[in-house]
Amino acid sequence: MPANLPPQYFEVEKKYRAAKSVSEKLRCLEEMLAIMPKHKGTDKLRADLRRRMAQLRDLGTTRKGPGRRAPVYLIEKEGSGQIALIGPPNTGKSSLLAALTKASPQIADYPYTTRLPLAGMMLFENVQVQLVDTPPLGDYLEPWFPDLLRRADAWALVLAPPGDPLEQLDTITRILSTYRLAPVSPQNQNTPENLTPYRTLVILNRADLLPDPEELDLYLELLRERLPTLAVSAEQRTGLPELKAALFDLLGKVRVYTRPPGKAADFKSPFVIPRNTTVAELADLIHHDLGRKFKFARVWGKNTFDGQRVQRDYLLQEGDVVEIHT
Ligand SMILES: Nc1nc2c(ncn2[C@@H]2O[C@H](COP(=O)(O)OP(=O)(O)OP(=O)(O)O)[C@@H](O)[C@H]2O)c(=O)[nH]1
Ligand SMILES: [Mg+2]
Repeated sequence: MPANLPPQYFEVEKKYRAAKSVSEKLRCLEEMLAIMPKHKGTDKLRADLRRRMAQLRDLGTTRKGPGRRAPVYLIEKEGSGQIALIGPPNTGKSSLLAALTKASPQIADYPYTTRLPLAGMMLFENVQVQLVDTPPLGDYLEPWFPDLLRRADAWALVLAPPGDPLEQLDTITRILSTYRLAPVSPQNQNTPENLTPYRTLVILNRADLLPDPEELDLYLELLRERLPTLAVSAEQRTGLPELKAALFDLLGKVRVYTRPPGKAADFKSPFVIPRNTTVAELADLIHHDLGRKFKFARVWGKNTFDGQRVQRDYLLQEGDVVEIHT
């Protein structure tokens, strides 16, 4: 099927080729994706643009070596994924970073306390997830801020009383849309027209200020019609274990463990891989040679019986133990 691309597409593509920075290239790709008509003929092209965007986002945001010190607002990815803590002023983004990681951000009872992003590593069981605290999202954003949003793997949107969390969600969604970005549920396959979707978890913080369980439930119900939502209190440290699990889950990744034939698996160091990775892709990730020589694998997991023999297209599940045979 022909793609039938409109002429503006080729103009933006030219800009894309000429672009000198990662963020400029990302912006162009977003524009190309927005312009491209959605039909069977463009399926491949759209997938290709998305892949290029993912690759650009993964590029190290800093360059190593003397004289190339990166500005503080460029945060290099570490761990199994990067989640940006975003939201209106004073909702407890920094308090959450402090509660979930070893970082010590500035926390204060007045708005606009945070001026620059700050990263911390959250340990969830045996994996590290990078959280990035950010300044409040308002109508004016410093130029680096949208870039930071675009490079994150997912967003955690922190809302909190005494303001109305639903109004806060509307305001933030509107601000993001001016940058052609949209928070979406990871389960939701329909991406909003002309917007780049980012998997988002809503954190309803300061749940301790909603002592009436009916009021809290009502907010949760209404928020959950839009995005997956968890209620927590950073101050009282309630809901944090569930939050950690949900944040890891938000990345859309699973943990698998390898064991050399006849030996025990090492449960301390999982391979963290995207959902729907095949066992042959895992072998290839470990080593190209292993991928090439792959014959079959044995899997111990939820969806297999112990030591079940699987072929190269077997889709790995969370918690699988894998023994690769060549
Ligand atoms: N009652 C209550 N207060 C909280 C909770 N979490 C944070 N706070 C308070 O809320 C205020 C703002 O917290 P911060 O963590 O600085 O909020 P922020 O979203 O980072 O604020 P900005 O950086 O200005 O956008 C502080 O006074 C915190 O002590 C909570 O769970 N319950
Ligand atoms: Mg802050």
